[in-house]
Amino acid sequence: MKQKLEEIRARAEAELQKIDALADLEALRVQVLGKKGELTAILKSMGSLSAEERPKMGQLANEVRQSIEAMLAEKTKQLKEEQMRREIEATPVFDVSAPVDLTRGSYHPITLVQRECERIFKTMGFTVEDYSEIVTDYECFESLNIPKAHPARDMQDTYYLENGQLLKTQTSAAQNAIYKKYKDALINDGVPIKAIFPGRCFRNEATDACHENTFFQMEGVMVDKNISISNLIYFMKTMLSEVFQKDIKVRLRPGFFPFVEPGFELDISCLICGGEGCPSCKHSGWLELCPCGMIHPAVLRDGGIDPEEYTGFAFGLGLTRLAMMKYGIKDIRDLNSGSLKSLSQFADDE
Ligand code: FA5
Repeated sequence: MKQKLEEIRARAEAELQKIDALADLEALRVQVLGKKGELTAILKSMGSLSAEERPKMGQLANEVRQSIEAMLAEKTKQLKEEQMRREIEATPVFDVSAPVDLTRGSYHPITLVQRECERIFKTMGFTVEDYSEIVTDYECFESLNIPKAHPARDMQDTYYLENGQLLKTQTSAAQNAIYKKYKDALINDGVPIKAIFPGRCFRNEATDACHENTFFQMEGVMVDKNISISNLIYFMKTMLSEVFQKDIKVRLRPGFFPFVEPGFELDISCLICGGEGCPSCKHSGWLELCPCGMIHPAVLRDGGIDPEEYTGFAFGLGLTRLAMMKYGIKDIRDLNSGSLKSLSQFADDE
């Protein structure tokens, strides 16, 4: 038995010399020390030894096991170091002294579309407003006729801060503040409220070719005496034909939003597939682009405006989707990818 034990140790040592892959090392460990390994088999046969022999052989077997384990540990360390060295050598060196590529940066397609929309609406007498990305529950929901526990909140799950504020899910969150800002000029001086407010929105939802968790909308509102759905349709059509510089097929269908009554969904025929159906339009041929409607009396009242005297329209244009349609971008996720290769294609637009 003594001789067998010495043979196992010697063979293991010889095998170890030849191994140069971590996987082979593990195979050797199993072969010698594993449940069905050579050394384990010997330990199991100890019972047949005399009472005098057993402790001596037991001690030797333990020594052999420990020395093989030590050799395996040493070899593992050595192989891991070699592997790391190979990886470091294969990594390209970053040369801080190399000349810099001074290729001009470019505007993001969403910035380009946003500026284009701002230009169009400014020519029609709208002001452009900026608004915070972090808002209160009141701004994002309650002032929009969406009380706590209203089912409409389910469609717009978002990210909440510990102080109870949230990342805005819709640019509509600025409506209340805009009404309050301009109501005195409207009531006292008869100046209509005409404002657009582009902004980044956030929703906790699964992403696909036409949905992102971070995207841009552009809200627009107009409030005055005798504002009707005709005014709304006129501004929507003018904006779309200016942005695309051609006639775009649109459809208006009923849509529910607690802050407008009546409410509509304005869809455009998908420009990626020409209306045939593709992943960008969820295979429907149409793309939801701009929900809109007549501002709900409760929302006007909350903004300090008498709904008996004034009416208005509001719309929430999907700016990110507009950029996709304008530039033929098939997957919305490309817009947040930070890939200069895709984004720099639009550099010449401005
Ligand atoms: C709204 O957000 C309403 N605030 C719009 C509104 C404003 C209605 C004023 C009436 C009056 P909706 O959840 O449908 O509605 O989003 C509006 C548009 O934003 C959509 O048509 C779409 O173009 C865009 N949008 C919504 N969710 C996403 C998303 N996850 N990724 C990209 N675009 C989105």
